[in-house]
Amino acid sequence: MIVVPTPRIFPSAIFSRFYLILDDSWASRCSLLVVLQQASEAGVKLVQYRNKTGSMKQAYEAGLAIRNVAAERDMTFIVNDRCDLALALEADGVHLGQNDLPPLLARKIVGQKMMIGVSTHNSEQVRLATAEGADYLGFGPIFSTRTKANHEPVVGIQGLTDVRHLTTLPIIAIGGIVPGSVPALQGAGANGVAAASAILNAVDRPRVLEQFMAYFQ
Ligand code: 3NM
Repeated sequence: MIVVPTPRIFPSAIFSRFYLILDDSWASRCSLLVVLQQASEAGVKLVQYRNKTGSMKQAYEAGLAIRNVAAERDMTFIVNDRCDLALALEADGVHLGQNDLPPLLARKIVGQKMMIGVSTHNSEQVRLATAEGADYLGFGPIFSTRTKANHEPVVGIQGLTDVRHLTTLPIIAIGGIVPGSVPALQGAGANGVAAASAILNAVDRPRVLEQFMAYFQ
């Protein structure tokens, strides 16, 4: 039986933020824990652990170390894709892609307390994720990105403008975002912006973090 979700209220302030994606595929090149500490020092309060390739055991072990630092530093901690891993890590939220469980079913697993985010790439997905009880949406890829394999077509800032009126949920813009993109994204109605490579690849990471954070004071 499909149960229509009751509206859930999370302060949109949680998602009106810079959202750091810690992608495990970078772990051989840089310490994700060091990046997390640098991010915390810059004031980042929202972080996602993304592991597309590891075994559950590896993802749990790496995720736990990140989870613990996030908890110590009072950061909201979200797990990508996997409800079971999110529960095991006592995450604050789970972020679902279009090939993961839909939010109505994920809610049965993670319960009412955990936040659910959904990656969306077009207006139909924005409408559906909103109707199915997501707490926030990712929307993208805004620009071309090498972080997400086989990504959907780039939507551009105009794509964000076109979907903004379809939902009252917070929208996190994602995909190829650098600090200089933030004003235009905020102008198009993004609540927050997410970035992986702009931070993980940065030569001067504290400086790039500071540049992002300057837009979220
Ligand atoms: N999801 P970067 S784009 C994880 O469009 C992810 O849903 C996307 O990494 C989407 O900041 C993307 O390095 C990659 O481009 C984000």
